[in-house]
Amino acid sequence: MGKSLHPAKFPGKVIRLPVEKCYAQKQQHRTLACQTRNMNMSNIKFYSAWYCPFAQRAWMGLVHKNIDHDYIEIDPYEKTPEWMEISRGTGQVPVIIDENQNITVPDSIRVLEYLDVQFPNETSIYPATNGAEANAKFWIDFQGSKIIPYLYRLLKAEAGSEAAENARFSLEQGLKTFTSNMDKDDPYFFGKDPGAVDIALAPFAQRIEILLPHYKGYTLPDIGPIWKRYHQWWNAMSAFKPLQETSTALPDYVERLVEFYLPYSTGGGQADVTEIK
Ligand SMILES: N[C@@H](CCC(=O)N[C@@H](CS)C(=O)NCC(=O)O)C(=O)O
Repeated sequence: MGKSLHPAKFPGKVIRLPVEKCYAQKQQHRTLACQTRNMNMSNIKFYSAWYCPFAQRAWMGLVHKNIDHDYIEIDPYEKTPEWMEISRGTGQVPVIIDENQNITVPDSIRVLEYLDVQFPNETSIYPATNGAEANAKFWIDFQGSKIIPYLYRLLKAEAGSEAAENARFSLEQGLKTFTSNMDKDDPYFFGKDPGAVDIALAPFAQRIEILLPHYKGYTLPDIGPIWKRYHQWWNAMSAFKPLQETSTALPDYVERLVEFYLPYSTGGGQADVTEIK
């Protein structure tokens, strides 16, 4: 069990603002605390960074399941003792603190799992039977080993280099395998309802759409049944409100995202994202 640390205990660091204002601030070297719903405190504290696709997974889960929460924007790269304690030593967003249960949950996938177990009366995002749930977890792990590292490798590689070509090939292979295991008719991975597998990939699919054309002149193929199915999925996801509300509905989101990823496009940025999990 993690110790619950209320954000108000950040000495002189927390500013509570509506999320629009918080987001609109240039946040270099500052820590802001923002609330997404209203100024009343919620028992779920959600530590996030607006640009982070892992945090976006957790945020989408909160929004989709309609769970009241306080959104707290933090710079996870600033390793203050308070932040290291809140994040249980990971130093990474997302983290949620459930003050009702006195539990701290870091990691995007652990958060999605926790929310589904802890809020069973809200829309489920994992299948009900153990076998189907294990299958969903397999396809989420698959993203971490066969898709996400190659997105970052392609983004970081010099356009036209051998590294870029290898990353492109592996990214397309990963997406093709993932897609050929989707439901054959309905848009989402397991059919007509979006779930954790869809939510987990969506922020990365969004970065494939926004960042790779901009920085690498690359767009995914669209010819053939597998790629048609992938684009059917992406069209459904990009109309999915929890994805929009955690990204494109925010002011100047695309422009800001492109700006944020500039260092990645020349080989910099966070290193571990290219590692195969
Ligand atoms: N495996 C983690 C990865 C989270 C992650 O990499 N978050 C980044 C921001 S996008 C972070 O907090 N980076 C700070 C650091 O690594 O020092 C998850 O799924 O939640």
